[in-house]
Amino acid sequence: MAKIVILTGAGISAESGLGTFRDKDGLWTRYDLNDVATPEGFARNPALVHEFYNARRKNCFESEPNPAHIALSRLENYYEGEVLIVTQNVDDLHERAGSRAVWHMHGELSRAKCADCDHRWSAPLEMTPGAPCPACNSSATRPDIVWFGEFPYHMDDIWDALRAADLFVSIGTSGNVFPAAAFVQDAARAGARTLELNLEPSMGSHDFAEARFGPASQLVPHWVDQVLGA
Ligand code: BV8
Repeated sequence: MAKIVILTGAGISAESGLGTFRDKDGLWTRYDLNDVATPEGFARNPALVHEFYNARRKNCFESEPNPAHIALSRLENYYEGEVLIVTQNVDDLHERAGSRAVWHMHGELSRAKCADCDHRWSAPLEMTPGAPCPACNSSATRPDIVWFGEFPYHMDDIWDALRAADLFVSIGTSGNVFPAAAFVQDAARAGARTLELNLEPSMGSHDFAEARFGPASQLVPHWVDQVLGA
C-alpha cells in the first residue's frame, strides 16, 4: 500500500493568521530566537518565554484551519494508502481540520511539561513561571516545545517512515531548521518521489524532484484533488 509522508512548516498556517518565522515580518524579526526558543533563554528569562508562547497560544486559539489543512484531512480520509503528517508546527490546526496521523516533532502549544519529572499535561491558555507541576509539584514547568539544541520528538519513527515512504511532500517550510530540512534527502535516498509545495523556493528546493510555488491554500487542495483523481 502506498505511503505518503508530508512535512509541514509555518507556511501552511500562514493563511490562518499564524505568523511564520523568517518571512519579512516573521516572529524571528520581532523576537530574538535565542531569548525565546532555547533552554538558555528560558533559564535567563522564563517570563519572556511564557509571554511569547502565551501570545502564540492565544493567536492559535483564535485562528481556524485553512483550505490547506482541510485538504490534507480529506487526503487522509479518502486516499487508499497511508498518509502521515510530520509537522514542525506547534499549533493544532491539522487536528482541528480532522487529520489524525499527526506527529509534532517540535512539540505543541497546547501541552506543558515538567522538566523534573517529565509529566505532560494540557497547558492553560496563559502559563506563568514556576507554576507547580500537577504530578510532582516542582516549579520546573515549561511549554512542551522543542527548542534549539533540544532533540526533536518521534525522530526514530520519523526516520523509519521516511525510509518506507513512496512519496515525500514538504509544505510551507523554508528548509532552514534541521533535522527536518534533511528529510527530503533521507526520503530520496530511500527511493521516495519528492515534491515541494511552498510560496517560494526553500533552502532545499534543489533536492526535490518537483516543486510548485504559490499559497498553500491553493496549491494543496489542487494537489490533493490530483492524488485522489477528483
Ligand atoms: C537538534 C520551537 C540534535 C517551536 C523551533 C544539523 C543537524 C541537526 C541539527 C542542526 C544541524 N545544523 C544546525 C542544527 C541545530 C538547529 C538548527 O537547525 N539550527 C538552524 C537555525 C541552523 N536544530 C536544532 O537545534 C534542533 N535540534 O538539532 O537536536 C539533533 C541532531 C541530529 C539529529 C537530530 C537531533 C531543534 C530544532 C527545533 C527548534 N524549535 N521552534 C516554536 O516556537 O514554534 S524551530 C522553528 O523553525 C519552528 O519549529 C518552525 O516550525 C521551524 C522551521 O521554520 P519553518 O516552519 O520553515 O518556518 P519559516 O518561517 O522558516 O518558513 C516559512 C516558509 O513558508 C517559507 O519558506 C515561506 O516561503 C513559506 N510560506 C509563507 N507563507 C506561505 C508559505 N508557503 C505556502 N503558503 C503560504 N501562504
